Amino acid sequence: MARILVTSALPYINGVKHLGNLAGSMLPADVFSRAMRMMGHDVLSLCATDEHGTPAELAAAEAGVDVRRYCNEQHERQKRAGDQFGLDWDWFGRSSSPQNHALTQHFAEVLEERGLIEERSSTQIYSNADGRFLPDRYVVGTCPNCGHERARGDQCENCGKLLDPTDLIDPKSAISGSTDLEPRETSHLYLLQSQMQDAIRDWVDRQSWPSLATSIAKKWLDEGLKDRAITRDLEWGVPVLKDGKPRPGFENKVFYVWFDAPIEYFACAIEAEREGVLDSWERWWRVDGGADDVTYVEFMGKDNVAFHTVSFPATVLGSGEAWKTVDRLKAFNWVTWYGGKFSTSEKRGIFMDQALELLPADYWRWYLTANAPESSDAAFTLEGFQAAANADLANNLGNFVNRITRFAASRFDGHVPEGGEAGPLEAQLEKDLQARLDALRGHYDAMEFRKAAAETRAIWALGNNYLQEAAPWTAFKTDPQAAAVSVRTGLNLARLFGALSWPVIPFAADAILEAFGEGGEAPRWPASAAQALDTLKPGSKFEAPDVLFAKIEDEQVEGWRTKFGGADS
Ligand code: B3M
Ligand code: ZN
Repeated sequence: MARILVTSALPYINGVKHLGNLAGSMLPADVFSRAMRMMGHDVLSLCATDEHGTPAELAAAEAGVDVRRYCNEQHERQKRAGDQFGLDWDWFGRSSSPQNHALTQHFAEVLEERGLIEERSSTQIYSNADGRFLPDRYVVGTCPNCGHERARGDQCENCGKLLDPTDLIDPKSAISGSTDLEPRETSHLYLLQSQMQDAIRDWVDRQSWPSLATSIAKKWLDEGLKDRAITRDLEWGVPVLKDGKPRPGFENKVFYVWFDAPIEYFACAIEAEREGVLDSWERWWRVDGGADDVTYVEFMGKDNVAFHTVSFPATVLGSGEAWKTVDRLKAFNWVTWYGGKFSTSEKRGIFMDQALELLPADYWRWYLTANAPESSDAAFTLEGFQAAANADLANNLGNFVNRITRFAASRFDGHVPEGGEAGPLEAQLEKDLQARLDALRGHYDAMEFRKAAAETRAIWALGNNYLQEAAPWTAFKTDPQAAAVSVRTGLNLARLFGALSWPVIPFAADAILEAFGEGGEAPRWPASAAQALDTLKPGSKFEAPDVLFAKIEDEQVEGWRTKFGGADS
């Protein structure tokens, strides 16, 4: 049994996430955590809302509410959407928690003591109309890199380039729209990343991340790490202290959101301990506190990789303290929506809460996993979604389970049939199943989600082929013993499908397992194909579950296409 700590990039507080965000961080983290739990590992799965910074302030202003209240409400909304999607976090924290405030201030203090933080005066954009400095997203303008006209002061959404507000061409205030802006001098704290270049490169060189992550980290290192301002002119965030009191000159400043957000990975566990969810957060996060045997796995979209492979490690390694750093990192490309990107700010695509109004979570979880943007971007189309759900869930899995359980319920009075000897068909099934179970386990261990879904689908197909050949419906009259064997085998397969589906489609999995008197908690990974095919006690009772997956009809897709701006609507 291994100890595995899983985090996914912390969703920003500004609204429920779209399916593209879900597919590239929270969902695969959950699928992986569930698979590891099934294999008997001790898993801690953490996530939180990332609540500080300009996006929160701007979204609250747009909603016309105080930022604290806005964050309280949005946190609850995101938590609910996550629960409804079956995201089985041990704790869903908040970067605005007192624990994160304290820990962020602790890191700043230690880094300063170690000579890695310096107060510097720099030129920032001041808005005369707004009477304040305009950090990050408070400035919009044309991207100097690609010419995109609505680039934000922190990053261009179009080309992904990280920006400084002073880089923008034709800048204007995002608050008032004013162009009456001027450069002014002000002080900020700088993290001296340039001094950590070698330490970070050494550390990156020792990692065995997939190429997408390594190449992004190396690119940043090759360009040379720049010292980076870790404070901003904002009200909402972690206050900047000196000796426990507001730091002179920083009364109207807070730490930059990208400085405090990843620290919440740690602080989240402190919150969990405080709530009694964890015995000891140090056992998971501190190498000197018992976490030396923990494997820490991070999930994120590719736009977050640089922050996790370079910037955050600069904070952590710079502290010289014994924090755990990432062991395995899984990065994702984009899910595209009819040629473009899913986009929160431009409201393109389907959002988590909207999706659940259309269909239960399992439909989306299945398609987004089977079609995960792993080696390249993946297109989300409603037509592809419909085709996958109907073929895989309704036909392949759903029909199998419903057909065999109903037949057995009516012909064997709701009991697992007794008697009969397994023959060559069952022997072949066991052999094929063993090979596929080994492959599936390997895909989960390797965090290859498309392959895991494909293998799961292939296992369902194996069951269908078996029943097709064994044909208990005809054997029932001619050879009752043979029918008993194949129905018993079929029921064991149905139960197994419930267990193996649990990481990806947990709700349907639970419904299947409940039919056999299990469910509710992580099913055990089968010890072998032979054991999986011989789990149900002959003579024991079961229930036939309701239809697991209704087919998606063309008219439904038609309606969604119009509503969500798909293709040619
Ligand atoms: N909140 C960025 C994002 O939503 C971000 C991740 C933080 S991870 C510490 O893409
Ligand atoms: Zn750009």
